[in-house]
Amino acid sequence: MTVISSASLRAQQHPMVCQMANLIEAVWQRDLALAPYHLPADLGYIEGRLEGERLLIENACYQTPQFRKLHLELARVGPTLDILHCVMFPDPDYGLPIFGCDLVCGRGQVNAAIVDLSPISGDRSLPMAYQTGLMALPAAEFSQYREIPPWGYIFSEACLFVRLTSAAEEQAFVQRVADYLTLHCQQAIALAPTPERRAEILLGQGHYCTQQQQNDKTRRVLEKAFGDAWADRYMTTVLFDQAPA
Ligand code: BLA
Repeated sequence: MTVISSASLRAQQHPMVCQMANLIEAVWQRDLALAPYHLPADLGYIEGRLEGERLLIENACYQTPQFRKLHLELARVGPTLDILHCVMFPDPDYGLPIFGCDLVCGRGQVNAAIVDLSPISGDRSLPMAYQTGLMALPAAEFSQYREIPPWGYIFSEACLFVRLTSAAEEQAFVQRVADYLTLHCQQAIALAPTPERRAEILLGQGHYCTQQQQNDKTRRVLEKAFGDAWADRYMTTVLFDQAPA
């Protein structure tokens, strides 16, 4: 079944945002059995303008047996700031890490490019199969690594957070995301559910969400366009919502 929408915003965005959005959806469609996931009706396509510049948000959401929610969000702030946000929330019956990716592009430059497979286990380590799979990936070099803020201790050793300074680095980052995504989808479809671990998994996922909600840079962009209360609702119910117990 094809459930991919013909998104319109990405065609006007930074080429890397468009390329990354197409890549993520292509891997999802190739490797997973996608079904629609319904966001609250007023939160699919959103337009805001309060004190600052116009903010446009376009959301695409799916679910599969292994994933409670696959979320791809594209946003444009004013005429020049383009954002891609993607999180794959595993079903709490599956002890999978959380794939997350964020791209922040301004004036032709990708200032922030981050991708991670974040562990949810108590000891903050990735499953052995992930560690082995990551080690087998071709190395990628970047010239400007960025510092992860304190709330980001939830990220793994495999977390890549860089500023991209050339077309070659942009393609190297896209390749890295493709590699992480492919590894993750292959692991997910091969994994047996562990309902006995559900409470522990829910706790780990909840902790990831609580930490991500501390990202003031994301929050400020949303607050400027939609106000404080709306931004808080959006961060806790759409971007980083906790699975129902
Ligand atoms: C940084 N995220 C940012 C920045 C902006 C946003 C404006 C600052 C860019 C910079 O420092 O150069 C904005 N990101 C958004 C908005 C949305 C968004 C508005 O997703 C959604 C509407 N963020 C995530 C995910 C990860 C993530 C899934 O959403 C990681 C897996 C990380 N974003 C992340 C980190 C920073 C960031 C670590 C840097 C924060 C800092 O330096 O303080």
